Amino acid sequence: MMKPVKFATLGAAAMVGIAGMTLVTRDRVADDSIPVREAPSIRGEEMAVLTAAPNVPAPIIRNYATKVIVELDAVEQTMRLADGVDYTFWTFGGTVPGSFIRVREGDLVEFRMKNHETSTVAHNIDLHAVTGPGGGAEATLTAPGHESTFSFTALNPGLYVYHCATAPVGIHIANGMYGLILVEPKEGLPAVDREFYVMQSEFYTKGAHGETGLQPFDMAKAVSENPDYVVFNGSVGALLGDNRLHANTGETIRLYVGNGGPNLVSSFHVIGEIFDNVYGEGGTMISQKNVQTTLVPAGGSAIVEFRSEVPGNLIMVDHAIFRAFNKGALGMIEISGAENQIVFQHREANVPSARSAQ
Ligand SMILES: [Cu+2]
Repeated sequence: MMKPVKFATLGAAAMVGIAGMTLVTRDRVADDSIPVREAPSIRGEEMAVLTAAPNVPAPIIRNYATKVIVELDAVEQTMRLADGVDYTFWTFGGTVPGSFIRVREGDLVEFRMKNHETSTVAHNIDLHAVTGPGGGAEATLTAPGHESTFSFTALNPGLYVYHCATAPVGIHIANGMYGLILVEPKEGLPAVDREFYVMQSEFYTKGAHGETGLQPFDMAKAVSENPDYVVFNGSVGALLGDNRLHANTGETIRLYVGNGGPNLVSSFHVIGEIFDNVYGEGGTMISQKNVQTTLVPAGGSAIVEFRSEVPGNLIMVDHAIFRAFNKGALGMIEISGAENQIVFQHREANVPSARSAQ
C-alpha cells in the first residue's frame, strides 16, 4: 500500500515543481479529479418517451431531476434482414436497435422489463449508464411471460449502450438485443436542428450474404468474427431509399452513433462531410473537431455533429469499406437546399482530355 502513496506524492510535487505556471497546473489537477456524485432530490415522475431508430426523443427541458419510468419489452420476432432474407431477431421493444431512451443526469430511473410471453428464452438488460452490479443484468433476468423492475440513479451523463447480458451473452447480442440510452448532462446539450439514432451491428447467418429465406444464427462465424452482414439500424437498407434521412442546407445535425457489435469496431465515416464536433466514445466533452472518421467501439458510442453546407446525398459507412459495399453498412442523409457554388461546384465530368501527355 505504501508504494503507490509515495509515488502519488512525488508526482504531485514534480508537477508543481515543473511549473512557474502553477495556476494552470493546479486548475488542471482540480478539473481532472474524480468527482463525488450524489443523487439529487427527485421531483415528480414521468413515463419515458421511447423512440425507434432513426428517431430520437425530444431534448429534455426540465431543469430538475425526476423519477422516469421506462417500460421496455424483450420480444423475439422474425423480420427482414435484407431483401429476401429473414432473421428471427431478439429485440428490445420490437426493433433493432432497441428503443432510444433519453433521461437527464441525476434522474431516478425505474426500469421495468417484461419478457414477452412468446419468447423462447429468458432475457435481461445491462445498461452501461447504470452504476451498480451488472448494469442491472442480475436484477432483470426474466423468464418468458414475466417481468422485472429495478431502479438506478443516472449519475454519469453520456451516451451509453444497453444490451442483453443473459448467457450465452454473445448470442443474445448477435441476435439484436442492444440499443442506446442518452443521459443528458444537467446543463443540456447545445441545440441542433436534427438528431438521429444510428446503430451499427453485425449478423452471422448460416447462409452466405444474400442467401434468401429464414437464416439461422451461425455460431462458428460469430466466434471467428466473420459476419455475413454489417448494417446500420438492424437491416440492409434501413437508412437507404425511402428510409434515408433528410435535412436541409444550413442545418446542424447530430448523430447518436452506437455500435452493438457483437465483435467489430466501427470506423464511422460520412462521405461528403466532415464532423465539426466529435464527442469521443460517447462522453460529454467535445474531444476533437474536424474529424473524417471516428472509431466506435463494440459496446460503445460516439456523438458526431456537423452543419450541412451543400445539397446532395451524404453516405454513412463503416470505412472498413468492404463492410459498406459488400455487407450492408451503408446509409444516406439527403441534404436539400440551394447550391453553394463556392463550397462545391460541379464542373466538367469525364470529358475527353485535351491535356497533352506528360
Ligand atoms: Cu436476451
